[in-house]
Amino acid sequence: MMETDLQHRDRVGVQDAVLLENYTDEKEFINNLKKRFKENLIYTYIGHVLISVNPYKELNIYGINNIKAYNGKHFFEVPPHIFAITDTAYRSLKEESMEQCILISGESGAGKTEASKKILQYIAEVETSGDVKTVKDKLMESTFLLEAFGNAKTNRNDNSSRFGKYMDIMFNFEGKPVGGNVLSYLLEKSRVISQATGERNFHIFYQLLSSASDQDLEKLNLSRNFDTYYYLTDGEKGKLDFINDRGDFNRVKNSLDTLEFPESKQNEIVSILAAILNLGNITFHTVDEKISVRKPEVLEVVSKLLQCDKDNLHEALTHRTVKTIRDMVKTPLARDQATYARDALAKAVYDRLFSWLVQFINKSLKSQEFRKLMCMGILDIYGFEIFQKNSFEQLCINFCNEKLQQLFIELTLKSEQQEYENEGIDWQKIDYFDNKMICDLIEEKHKGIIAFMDEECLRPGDPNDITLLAKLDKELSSHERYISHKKADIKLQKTMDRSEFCLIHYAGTVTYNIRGFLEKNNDLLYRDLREVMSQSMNSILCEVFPTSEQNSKKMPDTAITKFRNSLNVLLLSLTKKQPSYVRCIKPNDNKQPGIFDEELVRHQVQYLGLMENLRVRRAGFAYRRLYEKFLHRYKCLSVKTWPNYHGSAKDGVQELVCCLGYTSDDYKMGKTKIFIRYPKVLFETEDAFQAKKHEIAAIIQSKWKGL
Ligand code: AD9
Ligand code: MG
Repeated sequence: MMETDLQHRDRVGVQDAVLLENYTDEKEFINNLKKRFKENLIYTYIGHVLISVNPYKELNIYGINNIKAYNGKHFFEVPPHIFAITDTAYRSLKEESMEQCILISGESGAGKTEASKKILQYIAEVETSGDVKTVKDKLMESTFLLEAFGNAKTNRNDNSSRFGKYMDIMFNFEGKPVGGNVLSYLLEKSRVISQATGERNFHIFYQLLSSASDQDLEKLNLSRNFDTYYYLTDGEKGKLDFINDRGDFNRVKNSLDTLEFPESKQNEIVSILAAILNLGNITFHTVDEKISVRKPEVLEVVSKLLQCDKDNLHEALTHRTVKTIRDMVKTPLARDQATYARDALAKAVYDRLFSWLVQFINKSLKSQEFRKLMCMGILDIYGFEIFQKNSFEQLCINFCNEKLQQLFIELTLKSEQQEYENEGIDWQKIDYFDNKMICDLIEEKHKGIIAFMDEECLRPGDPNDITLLAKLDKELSSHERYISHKKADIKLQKTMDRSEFCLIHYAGTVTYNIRGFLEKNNDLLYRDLREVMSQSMNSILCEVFPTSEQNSKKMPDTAITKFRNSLNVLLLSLTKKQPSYVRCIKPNDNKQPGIFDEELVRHQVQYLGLMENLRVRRAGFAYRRLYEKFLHRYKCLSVKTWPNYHGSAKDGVQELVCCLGYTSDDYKMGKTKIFIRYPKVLFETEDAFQAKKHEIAAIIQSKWKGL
């Protein structure tokens, strides 16, 4: 028996949550997502915001025919899809010259990176003329390359991005992609030296060991056995069936070629990777009350691979030079300090290699066009993190999410409400969690967490994590969103360790442990090691470690200040663009297809602010346009306004909509714009316009023939 429309909707849910009967009910909202998920319909809208639920299986919805199906269609005419969002943004860029950005958010494993790749795929396929092929190939390959160096297996995601990424794709006036630019944020460099149980180091190390030839491995002093390397033995050991390290390294080489990395640079990159693996195996012991490297042959290998002087490296790993007012004083390091210095070197080398790769990619992606370019940005940045133990990295990541959420609020919720007010449109005010307060708590000048942290980093005497925490507790305890360990039992009904503090973020309450904050924020690499690196014959190292004279002009910014500054630059650039949003949801914690854990989803729905988003959207209107523009386009649909209307544009539009039979619920008249509540109404008008256009064209043509 044929299914009725109603039965069908009952089974697969509605494709835009705005159409839900009881749209304020969170349960109904989640149930709708679940119904769709069970039918492999992973995409759902809230107006123009796309929700994507990770299917954890390959779906046959990203082929070339799907791309064609979305090319140039009205947003609401085709089922929700990442291609629809991309196409709409792309059309707006091409036809209205509006710069675009697509902001993808969601927690680890929710599908952000996959979404960003689908966007890129669409852009690459939809404009297929031959001359832009190289640019497209380069864009795709750069994504792959950065994943090899910046992604790793974590307990949440087998291919987790351990850095934030913003990619601009540049288009020429014809709408063809002609170049790109990548910005990377806060690579999790601590992963180079240690990983949690079940996790791995960055993919590239395993790829190299699995697939370099025996001969190359010998040259690099590497062995195929992962267990040989201290830096690879912390977490998940050995090979993983589902990660194809071998095939992926060939692809990395291919990417390096496509992006025009010269052979010599490729060799230098590989040497640096091999050096890091060997560096981790250097250990120290004490001889005659002096520490030295336990196995000189390992040091020899490392210095050869880093192309630096062996004795200088040994000296720099075991000593520290401190500048006093009068001169330089060299003091020997204790054994654990030397181990710390070794690890700091490994982290710094990898981090700077990564930044160098990004810069090289950008040179390769630079457009050759001289004419004005339009850009579409794609932001794939780490989602909000609440772990058992949260540290400095989580504070940075969560701060970043607060700022992005604030931008979302600014651009959608606030501006939507503001516009109704400006236009004098009657509507229901919606309360939402405005997170400016928590952003201020973190970043306010002189009295935010960042300011206190930086102040403590620079303070003479003996600043340490505990003095920092004491300062934060003293200065911020009265803040509504800051909870010190002393107040935890009253405010949170739980006890907190003396080294912890809590922040009430928009996405939840997070307990941070202060240990390691100052050191991570200072991000120091001893001068001695910096100097040895700057004298390396490896051209990449030499470039990324400038000599101390070039370097010592002023105190370098602390890690969090650098991060905040780059984030603010990003936000400024985003506010100038037209945003689209993709909100990714992770359906279960086991990476399993077909399982929809309602509790897990509910939590994400809450902290992504989806219900607020829906309420504002529903209270609003699907479409709005200036009277002049609306009249200009549709005036041919009424004899009263065609060919010209002599009154005000507002009166003209009023005549027009009466003639078109709009009901009073379909639209509202604002001060300067008409607001149309339902997309359907607009589609009908647009279809009538298209039909009329053809009719007029036919009349004109027959007149010409008649002449
Ligand atoms: V993290 O914050 O970088 O740790 P992401 O980026 O949100 O995270 P990712 O895109 O890497 O998650 O997705 C995780 C895994 O889910 C992928 O490796 C795929 O196996 C799976 N996935 C995600 N989206 C899709 C999809 N649209 N179709 C099929 C998907 N599988
Ligand atoms: Mg990712």
